[in-house]
Amino acid sequence: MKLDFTNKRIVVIGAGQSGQALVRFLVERGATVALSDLRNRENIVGLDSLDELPVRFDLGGHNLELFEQADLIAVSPGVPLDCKPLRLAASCGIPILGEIEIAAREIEVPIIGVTGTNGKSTTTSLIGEIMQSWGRKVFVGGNLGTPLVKACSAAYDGVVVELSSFQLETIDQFHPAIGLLLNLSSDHLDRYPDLLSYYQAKLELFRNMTAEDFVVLNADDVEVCRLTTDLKATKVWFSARGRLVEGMVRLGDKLVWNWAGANIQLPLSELQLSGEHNIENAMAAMIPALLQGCPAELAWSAVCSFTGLEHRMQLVRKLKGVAWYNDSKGTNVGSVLKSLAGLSSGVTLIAGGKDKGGDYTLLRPLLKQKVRHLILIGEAAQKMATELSGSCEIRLATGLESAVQQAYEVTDSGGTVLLSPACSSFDMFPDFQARGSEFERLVQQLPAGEAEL
Ligand code: UMA
Ligand code: ADP
Repeated sequence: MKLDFTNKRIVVIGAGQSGQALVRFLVERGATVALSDLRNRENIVGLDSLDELPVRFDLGGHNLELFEQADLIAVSPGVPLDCKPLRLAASCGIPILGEIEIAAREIEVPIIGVTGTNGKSTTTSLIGEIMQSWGRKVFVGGNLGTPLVKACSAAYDGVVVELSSFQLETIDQFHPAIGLLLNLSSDHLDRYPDLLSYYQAKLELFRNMTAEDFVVLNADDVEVCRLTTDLKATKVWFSARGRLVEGMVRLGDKLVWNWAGANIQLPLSELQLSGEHNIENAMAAMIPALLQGCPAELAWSAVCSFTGLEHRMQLVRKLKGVAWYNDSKGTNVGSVLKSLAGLSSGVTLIAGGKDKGGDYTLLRPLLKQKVRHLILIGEAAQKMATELSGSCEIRLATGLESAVQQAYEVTDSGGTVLLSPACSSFDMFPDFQARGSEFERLVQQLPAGEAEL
């Protein structure tokens, strides 16, 4: 049901991208809005753009009185529900809704929601590419970068939204027509007390889905199978390990779609994205399109034209026989495993950053097999060095610049340097994009010496 914001006193907490977009949206709908953030104005990018709006700013800390007197609190995903102002508001019975819930109440077209620990952005983008090539005007955003609330300011035929566990924590009636759960592995244990709480936040995606809806699930993921036994929506499975009779399955060099009498084959040789994990992403992305009646050839051609997003296994440069890859979005152990799996041996891995409570020991077998030098940076460096000791040669660096320099010195021709941190960037950079861009800049500055290979 659409919410009425007229003359409602609303506190938006978090003045990042989501908070700023929420302010604009709520002011346009007649609310009396205050924007609250722990940070000072000079540390918040883009705030000046709100100056022409009737907004009260509560910066450099949260004024608790504001929260007590509000009719509604609108939450940015990065703000934990157990912070003091939100606990206070909850104890006063004030409704607390996230940006996704607020936006979705105004969206009347079918929503495709994509969640999982890894591959969300790639899969969301692939679905967007398919829909666009099918002639649909589609909003593509969410955790990917553009807050969902921006989908309310234009007319779309459909919405594809990447959903993080943080965003799903604060939904209420949010109801996608198609929901995708790509995989589940450890992440964000700096926000959740344990792994199950993190998984449960992801499973919120399915909360309001009914038998008329579809859920797209990864049959190869033990946790996904274990935690989705009692969903109401129709399950459509995908498997990269050839384990299904119905759904989307990989059989050797092709994908096979068996559903409702259709039997469609798609040649994997045409896919430009590399790595086994991207085959999974391509499979998952095809399913919503096929369920909606998009011609398979057209959808597959859109998937195959896609060359990937920035900061995900992006080749930055080939220098003296060494390939340098930026995988700054490799922010948890599971994603680093996938990125390493796609490389041959002789890798110099640059990792570390802000620790999210991941179990780094899971990296040990692949480090032994593929990595010659591990260079660690950031707050997590010492912890990682201890957990990974003995699996390969380990060095500590004072920062990204020094790590790049050391990698340049130790990596032999024919090898690979990979930035795939297994941690978030927030100890040293504003976000993973800034970390990846800085890496690229540093790599581009390295001296080529003789002719670049
Ligand atoms: N803040 C407070 N009080 C608190 C905690 C935080 O005021 O108690 C403030 C911070 O000082 C900061 C603001 O909240 O100014 C940041 O809010 P935010 O973290 O929600 O940032 P946004 O810019 O709104 O970005 C969010 C997502 N960020 C997070 O979930 C951390 C972006 O995902 C998303 O692209 C954007 O909304 C649009 O939907 C980024 C992310 O790192 C990519 N996501 C995590 C991930 O992918 O692992 C989940
Ligand atoms: P997310 O949005 O979930 O963080 P991305 O599509 O941005 O996912 O990919 C981030 C990183 O996660 C990639 O660089 C890659 O290392 C890894 N990855 C991508 N897809 C998958 C997948 N399906 N399974 C596991 N890891 C993946």
